[in-house]
Amino acid sequence: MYALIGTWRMCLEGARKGTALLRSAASAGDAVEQAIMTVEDEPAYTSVGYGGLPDSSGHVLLDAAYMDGGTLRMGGVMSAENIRNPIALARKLCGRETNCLLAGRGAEQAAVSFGLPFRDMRTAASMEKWRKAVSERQVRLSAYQGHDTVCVLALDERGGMAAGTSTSGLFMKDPGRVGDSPIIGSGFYCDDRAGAAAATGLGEDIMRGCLSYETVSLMRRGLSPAEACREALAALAERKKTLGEDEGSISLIALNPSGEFGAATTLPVFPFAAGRGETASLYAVSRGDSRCRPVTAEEIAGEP
Ligand code: SD4
Repeated sequence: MYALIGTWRMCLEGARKGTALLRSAASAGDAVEQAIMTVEDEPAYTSVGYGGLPDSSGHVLLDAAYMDGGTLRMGGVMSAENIRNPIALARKLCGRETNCLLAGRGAEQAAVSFGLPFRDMRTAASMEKWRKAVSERQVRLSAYQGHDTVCVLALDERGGMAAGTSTSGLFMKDPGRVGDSPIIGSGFYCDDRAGAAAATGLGEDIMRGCLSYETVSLMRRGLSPAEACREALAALAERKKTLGEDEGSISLIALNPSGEFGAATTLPVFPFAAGRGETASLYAVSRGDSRCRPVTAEEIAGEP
């Protein structure tokens, strides 16, 4: 049984490419990398890779990570500029014993040493948005305004699992700000004996609950992917409530070694692409209802 799940409607095309690879007996890692690269290369998606929205100083600083569920090794890139496919670099760094998580110039130098392509990640559209935000002194930082992380989890026919993330982070973030996406246990986690999970939403909140590790731990204890996502979200929401804070903007996806997938969200609707033994199609869950329902692209037209 192969299976793949990826966050947001924007992941559909990549998820389909990833599941096609899995169908032809490729590894979970190849499927994850291909699915995420497809989103990174598409300038219409302004929260990931090429065309991603800049930080407050006008630089597009990218975060990405990759984890192999067989070895528990991970690789990650943070605050890196002009690397065309940060997920490809993260995967290469995953093969190392040390120096696996690289920031800024170090990540860029590693990309050079691996011979990975560079690209000016700014587009006319993204810089226009930045100029407008600067002129309007727009400093509100909020996830889910087109600043969404692509997270992909895959299971291959041999039982191998992998997880990956890629994002340009929050629009108008402070230079050097890093969210959950390249942080193991928070933005992603993968153990092919228990399952894989990943998060999208406000990284500052997701990291407070180490939500991806928590979700995988719950699956290890026997919960289904949907139950594990729901429990992990609810536990953080409960704890935040004791501090007088609301639940925030967070969505989780999960996949177990049997190929069952699930998700949970604090949003009115959270779309994602997934497929189990077949090509990927669109699903959604809603706040308080983590039952996956199939949706059409038209139904979720306003969503990322
Ligand atoms: C971050 N988690 O940098 C990312 C952004 C995101 O929906 O996923 N937004 O905090």
